[in-house]
Amino acid sequence: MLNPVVSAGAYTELDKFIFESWGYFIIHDVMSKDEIKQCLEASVRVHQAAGTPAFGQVGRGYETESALEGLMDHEAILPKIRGIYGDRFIVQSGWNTKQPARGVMGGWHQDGSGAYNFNQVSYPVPLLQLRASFLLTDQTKPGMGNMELIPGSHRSAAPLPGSIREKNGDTPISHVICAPAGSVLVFHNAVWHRTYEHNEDFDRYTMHYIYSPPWMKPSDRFENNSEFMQRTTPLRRALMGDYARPEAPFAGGYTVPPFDS
Ligand SMILES: O=C(O)CCC(=O)C(=O)O
Repeated sequence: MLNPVVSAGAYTELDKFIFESWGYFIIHDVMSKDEIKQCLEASVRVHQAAGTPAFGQVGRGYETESALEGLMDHEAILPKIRGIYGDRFIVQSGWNTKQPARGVMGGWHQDGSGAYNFNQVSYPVPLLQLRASFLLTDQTKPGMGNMELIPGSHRSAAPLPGSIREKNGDTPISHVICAPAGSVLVFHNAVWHRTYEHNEDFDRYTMHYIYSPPWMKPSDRFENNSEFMQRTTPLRRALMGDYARPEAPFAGGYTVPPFDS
């Protein structure tokens, strides 16, 4: 299978072509072995505290777990997010996902909002949730709780057929992402995707950061945690949406987060 693998760091013209064509790309070797270990241990704690029984997503783990917090503005990934969005965006949410050992396939979906779905806004579906998925366990072959995506489907005017979705069936153009722990998958909310089955004996963990335009509401929190906001960095505070707005409708923009300080 072709693989849209790009290098860490700056968002190049080729990265842009790949992202526009497929709706996603993959970066290998983003995290060090120590970062992976710390984030994996943090993920286990976060899910134990939440009592996740089987498959589950826990938000706000970055508030209590510094290893997970560190992924929010990772130096290998942030230039890609800035390259795609420009400098004004927020962390809409951070979800830590557990796929239990021997876990089953998830259902096909596009990311969005049940309250007012993104496909009601326009065609093609706009980019409103740009996701960076940090793989914390190996997904080097199919059947390891991989992500499965349909390349280019973010531009499809036709929905994935109901007959496929009801049976959670396969398509000849879907792509099971295979990559080692420490890799990151960056993808557009409108790409059709699902969690692939997990046939191994360990729980699979992935830390997903979702970046959105600054006028969207956070989706993992009603308000920012004040202790976290006091102790985190100025850049992360700004990415959490804590910045001074010169006027209500954003007409004058706002001071960009301190990316370079
Ligand atoms: O399996 C995962 O980690 C991701 C689940 C998913 O598809 C989603 O959160 O939209």
